[in-house]
Amino acid sequence: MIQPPLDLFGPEPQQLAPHTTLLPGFALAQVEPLLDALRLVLKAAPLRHMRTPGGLPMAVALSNCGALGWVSDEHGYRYTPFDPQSNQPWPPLPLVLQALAGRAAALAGFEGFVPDACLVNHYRPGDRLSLHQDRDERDFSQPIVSVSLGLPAVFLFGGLQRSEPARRIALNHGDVLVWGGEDRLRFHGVQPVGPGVHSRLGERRINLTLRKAG
Ligand code: MD6
Ligand code: FE
Repeated sequence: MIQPPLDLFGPEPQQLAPHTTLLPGFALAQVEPLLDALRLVLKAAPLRHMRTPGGLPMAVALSNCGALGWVSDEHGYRYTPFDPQSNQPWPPLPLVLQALAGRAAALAGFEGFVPDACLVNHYRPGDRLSLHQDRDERDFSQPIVSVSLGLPAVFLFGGLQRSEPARRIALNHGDVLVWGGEDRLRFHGVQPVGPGVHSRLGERRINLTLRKAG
């Protein structure tokens, strides 16, 4: 009898744009070690609602690990080697996360990606992230690797101008998105997370973005 192919490795990578690859479920096999590592990170550097330079608290709660962490306050946005809340270095980037990001980047055509910063974004149902570009990193030739956990979200994947229409991309638990090259400065955001309870993470979505910031 002919058997259908065994889909051990999940769905195929999807090329969303010339230098943007969605790897559905790529992080699934590592979720438990990843969450163990994340627990330690957030113990050392708790999630907090940073303020925009205009003084408004962001809906998304944020923390960092790695040599550099992204912060926002009345002075603006920047990467810093110290957590301003504790005056301590950010917790180290967990090896499981660095290795996952390196493998995902290589699959997407970016060999030798070594991140030095990882932003942790924490969403509750209703939280959104407005359209933005990631341009605080030094070298735009380096990609960004994004890992989604918990509740699903609709990612808005726009163009190089804010006014360009954005595509809606579903990001589910375990999905990894890699983008760089000419797509690196695309505007993007996250629609309000819908209500729901994820079987592993409950009423939350966590997104990890790994970057080479310095
Ligand atoms: C999020 N992600 O998915 C927010 N930025 O919650 C981002 O802002 C992002 O996924 C740069 C590259 C990939 C991303
Ligand atoms: Fe971003």
